[in-house]
Amino acid sequence: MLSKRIIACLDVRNGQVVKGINFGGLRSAGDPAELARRYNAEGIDELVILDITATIEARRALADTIRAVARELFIPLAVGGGIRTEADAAAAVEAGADKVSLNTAAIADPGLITRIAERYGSQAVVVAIDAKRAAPDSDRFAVFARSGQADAALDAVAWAREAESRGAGEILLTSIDRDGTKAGFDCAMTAAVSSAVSIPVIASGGAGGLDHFVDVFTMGKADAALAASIFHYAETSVRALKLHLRQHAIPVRL
Ligand code: 0VR
Repeated sequence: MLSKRIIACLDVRNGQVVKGINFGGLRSAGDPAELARRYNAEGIDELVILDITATIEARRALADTIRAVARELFIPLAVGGGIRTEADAAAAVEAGADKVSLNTAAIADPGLITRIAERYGSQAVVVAIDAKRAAPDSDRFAVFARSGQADAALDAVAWAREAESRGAGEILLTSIDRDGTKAGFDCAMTAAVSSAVSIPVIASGGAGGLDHFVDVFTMGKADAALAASIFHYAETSVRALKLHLRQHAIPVRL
């Protein structure tokens, strides 16, 4: 079995890392390059920069942030947020991104997935899906665009299948319900999507403790797990997490 990847996410607004709950109430969580340096030293497998400012001015600031972070890393760096066109993807790659994450723009124009995959390869294209349950115990997972603000009228499982068919190399599946809550990943939603596609699924949203990662790799069938809050607030170290996963017979790179 392939090693499971532990991924840290830097949600960036105007060049600063921020963190909120359910995509709201954002507060500062530090400097991107400083956090990247720390996570790299601790043994994180990959890093994601998610630009949640998504304004025109932010586009230039984002390139500076990517360059500053890329200088600290020898691990894969994915960039998302505000990637609307091939030109935006090219600018992120030129600044040092190994992968680009498409969310709202891919929903609006699924052909963008294919065009960027043809230009950089599928391994460089992550389709980010932000979803929440139609009702608390519903097994229908509704896709939202524009940072969780716009109901895309799509089912997350069907949309993940379509993204794969159009050339996506990975799915980044974020539970809006769980984001920032530390209540654990939405394992049922992750398993539903992971069972429907053959490309890797990164689970995201809700990580609050070591066993949440055990759950999402076992019950959730995730290939990778992304977290922000618990790493930014240093509630657990990457190394302690990986040792815990290895003790539960989950393959990780230590
Ligand atoms: P934790 O639950 O803190 O580990 O968060 C993981 C993940 O949900 C976040 O890093 C990120 O995907 C949240 N995303 C967005 C956002 C946060 C604020 C505003 C917008 C967005 O558009 O994805």
